[in-house]
Amino acid sequence: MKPMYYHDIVTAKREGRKLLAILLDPDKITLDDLPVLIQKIKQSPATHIFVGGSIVETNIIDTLIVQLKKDTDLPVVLFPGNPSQISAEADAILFLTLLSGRNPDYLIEHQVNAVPMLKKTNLEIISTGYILIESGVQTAVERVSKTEPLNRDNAAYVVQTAQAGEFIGNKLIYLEAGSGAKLSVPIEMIAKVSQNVTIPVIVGGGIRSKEGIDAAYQAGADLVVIGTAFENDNSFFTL
Ligand code: 1GP
Repeated sequence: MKPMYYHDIVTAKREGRKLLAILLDPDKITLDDLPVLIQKIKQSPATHIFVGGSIVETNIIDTLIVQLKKDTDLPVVLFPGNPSQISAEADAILFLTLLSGRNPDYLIEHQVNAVPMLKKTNLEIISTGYILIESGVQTAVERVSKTEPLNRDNAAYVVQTAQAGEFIGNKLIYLEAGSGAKLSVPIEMIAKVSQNVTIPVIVGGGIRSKEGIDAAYQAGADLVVIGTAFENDNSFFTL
């Protein structure tokens, strides 16, 4: 299959078109809420829908994605906390490596275990170097992955980590403060990373305002992810 979803992200980066993903955590929504949620997504500037969470306990993922695909034209990209969150109904998957951590489960074990499931799907697989940055509170990613985030005051090391990801062959770098983070990824860190890798940079975690989104774009983020702000107020983009 032609890798079109990644191609679209690279093209947007080349053309300076900024991208926005709304992150839906299947554990935090019910199918009854979906019609309103979809309406709000359609009124927003979102270019992508990401689906996933650190722990997904419900099994509505397939139904949720089928509905999203039916009612919107946006690509649905899986952003899985572990292989149980793979759904063949989505368009693509961020195939994540937790570059900031030193837990082999999140460096290779889950990825190996995911292969038999992925082989049964037509998902476009997008290799993504995922870098967790210290954000003021312990986030779900830290708890679940049992890893430490990188120091928010050491941009040089974060750049080095992102470059290692690019050299390994990651197609995207995801700078993550963690869902509901108190502090989002520092603006200077976004700038330094995006100046020093050639692949697109995703930024998410703790961004709660339109100014925050713009600041991340200006620093060089190619795609910003909004989860909690939209979850708490689905008029976030329309107000
Ligand atoms: C989490 O980056 C995403 O993985 C989004 O974070 O929920 O804080 O917007 P928020």
